[in-house]
Amino acid sequence: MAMLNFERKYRVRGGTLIGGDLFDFWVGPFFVGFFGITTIFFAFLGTAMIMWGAAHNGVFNFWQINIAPPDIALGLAPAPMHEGGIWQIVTICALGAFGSWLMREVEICRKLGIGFHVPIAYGFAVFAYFTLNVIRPIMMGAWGHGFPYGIMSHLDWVSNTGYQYLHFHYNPAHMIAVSLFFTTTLALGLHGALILSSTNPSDGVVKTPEHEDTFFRDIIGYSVGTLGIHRVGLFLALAAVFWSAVCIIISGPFWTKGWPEWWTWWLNMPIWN
Ligand code: UQ2
Repeated sequence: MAMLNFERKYRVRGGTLIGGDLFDFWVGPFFVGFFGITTIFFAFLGTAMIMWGAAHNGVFNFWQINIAPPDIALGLAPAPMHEGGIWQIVTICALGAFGSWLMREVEICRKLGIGFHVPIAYGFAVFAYFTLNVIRPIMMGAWGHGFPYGIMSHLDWVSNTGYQYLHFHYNPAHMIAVSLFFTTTLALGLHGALILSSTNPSDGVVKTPEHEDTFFRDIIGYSVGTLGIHRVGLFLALAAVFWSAVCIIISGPFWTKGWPEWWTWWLNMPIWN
């Protein structure tokens, strides 16, 4: 693959956290590094374990693969291989791969001398997975509370877990998370439309950021600014993930009844007397 001229300029040595110069090279467009090797290792091993488990279950249809966690009765113990052990190994591999990918992002940021916003943002996604399959199962005392690895089976898990709390939409943290997800799409919709409207206008003459500011000042009296909209977007996206983690952590470890019932605190307030 041809090297783009900006790549020649920015393919600099250094910034590695482990391995020094040993893994400080590129394969085609990809930076390798120590964490590139470990990402490949964990991703390959985890995928192989899923394929082995699926074959053992006699499942050869991609959509029907299901690698289930151990039975809840097994608690937090290491499970026999085909009774949740594969799920436990796949979980370790997933965390190894996600963690390696995150550290590879950090190394590239250090190399380029840019901020760590991307690895921090990605860290929130890893944190969401960690919350679902490590923190919450440990708090509830069994790996069996984690979600299964399968296209359809993980959807069933989400549905069943929701119905376990009667009506998950009454979970206050879920409400906040959903509102943040919707607001994220609003912000990205506004931003994408505004950028395209000014960089690809009907008269073919690209407009300046001042036009973008002016549009929003004219229509709502306020422009958050070209840098500001990206701060808003990052905040909304990370806050959505954070409140998603909160909404599932409080379901089980801190509240075991139906979520509609949680709202009785409101009906029981003394001001109604
Ligand atoms: C903006 C601006 C941008 C934008 C957008 C706005 C020039 C190119 C979309 C407008 C955004 C506002 C007013 C805040 C929206 C807040 C929420 C919570 C949706 O002003 O600066 O840069 O893309």
